[in-house]
Amino acid sequence: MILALAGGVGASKLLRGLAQVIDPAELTVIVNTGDDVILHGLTICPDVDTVIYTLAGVADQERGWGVEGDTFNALQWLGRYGRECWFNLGDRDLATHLHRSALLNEGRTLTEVTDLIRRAFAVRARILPMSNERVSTIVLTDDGPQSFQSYLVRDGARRAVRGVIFEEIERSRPAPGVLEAIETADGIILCPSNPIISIGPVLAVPGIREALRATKAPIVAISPVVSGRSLKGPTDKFLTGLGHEVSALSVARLYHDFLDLLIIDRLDTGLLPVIEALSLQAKAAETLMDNPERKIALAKETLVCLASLTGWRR
Ligand code: FO1
Repeated sequence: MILALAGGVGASKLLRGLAQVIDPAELTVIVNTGDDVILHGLTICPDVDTVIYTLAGVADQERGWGVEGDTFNALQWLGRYGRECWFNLGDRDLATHLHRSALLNEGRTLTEVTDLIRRAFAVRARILPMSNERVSTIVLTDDGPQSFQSYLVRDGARRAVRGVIFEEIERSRPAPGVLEAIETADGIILCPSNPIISIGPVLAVPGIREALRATKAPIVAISPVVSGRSLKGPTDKFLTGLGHEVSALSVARLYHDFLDLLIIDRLDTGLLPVIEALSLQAKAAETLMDNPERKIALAKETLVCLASLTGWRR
């Protein structure tokens, strides 16, 4: 079983490739839920949905989130009632949030609901939210604390990041199946997601980081930072804001206590020796996934790295 830790858009590209080179039934994905937001009374789990829609082949490829070909009629009508419409919820996407919220209101857990949704899309990979407890990523700026989606979508990630808080994380527990998946995986992949606000919340759920340190499974990460810039979204703003340089080396430092190998982009080949000085292996590869062939190629490369480490860890 291959286990992936994932945020949303960046992770999904790799997952799409992985699901084409291994049997998706042998893939488990633990997904960040720190980005979750309640809007119009509905529980919205952007990263979980992005992973499911991508693996189902219904994701909007250009935006990376939402459903391909979706319309926004309901949102327009919500605007007519004076509701906030900065978070673009498509009509089909809204059905997912209505369904999820109804099931949660009936007392189902987020793990159960996520499983029902992925089955409805015939997604064979197992999708696990990091926790059933609500955790909220809060961004600290000079104007005060803001929820992650307000910072990113409503305000366009304009302000400098002064800090990040995962609200209620200390009271959260890994969702059922999460620790077992880490313990029993044959290989673990940290997708090229933002290490602070996408993978960070997953690692901060009490017990998850410790399980990664303890597992016998080899662990490979792919850097989302290439040539001092983030491939997608405001990773650079978050790294800078928390005092890290915007470099694959920072990604290595953030994971080095449990990581075995970091895949960095070919353009960063010069960083290989400094990363290896952290007592972990590093490999340069083509990490840009701008077409289906490149997604498959990086997925294969990641699996080759995992295979090279098998039996090596402790
Ligand atoms: N991202 C945006 O930049 N603008 C949006 O209006 C937006 C809406 C949206 C709706 C549903 C969904 O599942 C995701 C959505 N996203 C949107 C993406 C999301 O804000 C972030 O990319 C993730 O939370 C970061 O991983």
